[in-house]
Amino acid sequence: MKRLIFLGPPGAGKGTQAQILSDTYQIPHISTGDILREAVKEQTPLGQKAQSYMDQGELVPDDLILDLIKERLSQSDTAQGWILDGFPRNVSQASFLEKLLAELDLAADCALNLEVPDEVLVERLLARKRKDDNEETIRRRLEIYYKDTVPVINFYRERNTLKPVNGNASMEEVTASLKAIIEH
Ligand code: B4P
Repeated sequence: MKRLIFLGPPGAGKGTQAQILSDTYQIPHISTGDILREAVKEQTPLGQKAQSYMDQGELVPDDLILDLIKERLSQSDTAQGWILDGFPRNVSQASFLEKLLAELDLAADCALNLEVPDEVLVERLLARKRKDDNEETIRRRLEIYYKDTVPVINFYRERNTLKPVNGNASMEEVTASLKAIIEH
């Protein structure tokens, strides 16, 4: 049973590594970014509400995210565990998750925090060329990361579940570091 939370700034490689480990451990990769992008593509009511926030690099409001996570974590494929990628993004999401898991009599194993310097992040994101990867939006996403998401790191540090990982290395090296922690 593996219940893993991936933290890290935009472009740290959360999505990349979460997908690799999801394949390795055969547990679902739950990315709020992917869920939102799919909703925008399909122009569902969620997607229509989320689009402008995402295009500007802002966080999508919690009321759009929390029910979505609750519903996703209650699906049957989560029985053997999961990897949460991009959630929680702020302390209110982290508290919500903690309560939700407590109701289910569960807890996350650890919060893996991928650390990468800002200048490397900007370089990676500009190279990726996703719709929200222009210089202005990237700057805004980093500001929001420092303001809203860095406190989540402290949230898990206080609970002794934070595991820092150097994300400024090759993809294979990062995967190896993550596996060493998870399988410890
Ligand atoms: P996300 O989809 O979560 O995207 P991200 O933080 O930009 O990317 P990630 O860290 O996953 O980087 P990746 O592996 O792709 O969020 C997008 C938006 O959705 C947010 O701005 C927000 O608006 C909204 N949102 C999502 N969740 C939300 C929530 N919970 N609440 C509110 N709003 C929410 O890697 C990036 C690039 O680096 C890739 O091109 C990759 O190939 C490359 N790369 C990865 N690892 C590398 C390595 N080791 N070396 C070199 N390159 C590497």
